[in-house]
Amino acid sequence: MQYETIVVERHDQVALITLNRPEAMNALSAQMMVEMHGVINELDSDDRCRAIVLTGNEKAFAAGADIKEMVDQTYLTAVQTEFLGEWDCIANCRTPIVAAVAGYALGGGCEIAMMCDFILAADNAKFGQPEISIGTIPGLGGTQRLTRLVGKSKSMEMSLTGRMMDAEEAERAGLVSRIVPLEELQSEAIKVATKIAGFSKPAVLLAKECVLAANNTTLDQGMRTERRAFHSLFGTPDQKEGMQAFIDKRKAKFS
Ligand code: DAK
Repeated sequence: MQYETIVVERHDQVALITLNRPEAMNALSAQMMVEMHGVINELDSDDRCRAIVLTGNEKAFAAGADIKEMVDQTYLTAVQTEFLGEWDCIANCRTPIVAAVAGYALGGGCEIAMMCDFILAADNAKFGQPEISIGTIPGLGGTQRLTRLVGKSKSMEMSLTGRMMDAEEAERAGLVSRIVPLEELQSEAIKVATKIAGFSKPAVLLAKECVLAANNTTLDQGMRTERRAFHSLFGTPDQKEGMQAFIDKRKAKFS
């Protein structure tokens, strides 16, 4: 399929999605949302795709929702159309998604990075929720996911002042998993995604589901979810193969 606002490439079992509106700092337009929704759903149901990398360019992962498209939005149309709600496709995707962030990840850009399973940041990455400076507030989870990731104090400061965090602060705060040099960001993200793609698919899906459950359940419920998922993996050929391969001192061949 042809896309105008994103580029989709396959690297074996990894799909690389590049946001592609460089003239607008990769601002998240309605067309981009529709294209992303289509491609994420397609990749999520494609058994040959085992992991996804979402990235932008060196200057911007994405500088937020497209302000020029949003300026005339009304309350009525926003409610009736569930405005920008289709971006939730990223959070709802079962296939692991790694965000590879260089440059600005602001507003909706920061929010879609946080919807991914983890964030690899280039050393020039900058994260922020600057919506307050244009008379609004985060609308894709910025007040919720950011608070869970970095705590109330930092999240509140970012939402109330629009201050940006650089990559080092974001790593210290737990927003990003690690920082890599800008020139290595894409290759490192593909390498990590390829590693995930090589593991047992049911184990990967359940590991992801259990980690996500940690944000939505009590510790007791989360522990039960994890225990049952762990037990269920004894029903897979991949568990037998993985453990036997360890004992035989060879590399596992997952089915
Ligand atoms: N939208 C549209 N165009 C943008 C843009 C954006 N978010 N960000 C940058 N651009 C455009 C600029 O207008 C400029 O276009 P031209 O003037 O050349 O035509 C071009 O990209 C280059 O930008 P600059 O000239 O400004 O470049 P600088 O290097 O000087 O500055 C910057 C880069 C990223 C610091 C700056 O562009 C900036 O501050 N951008 C806006 C950042 C921002 O405020 N982001 C938050 C947007 S609000 C919701 C869900 C989500 C949301 C809301 C509701 N619901 C589910 C209800 C999300 C809201 C947002 O994200």
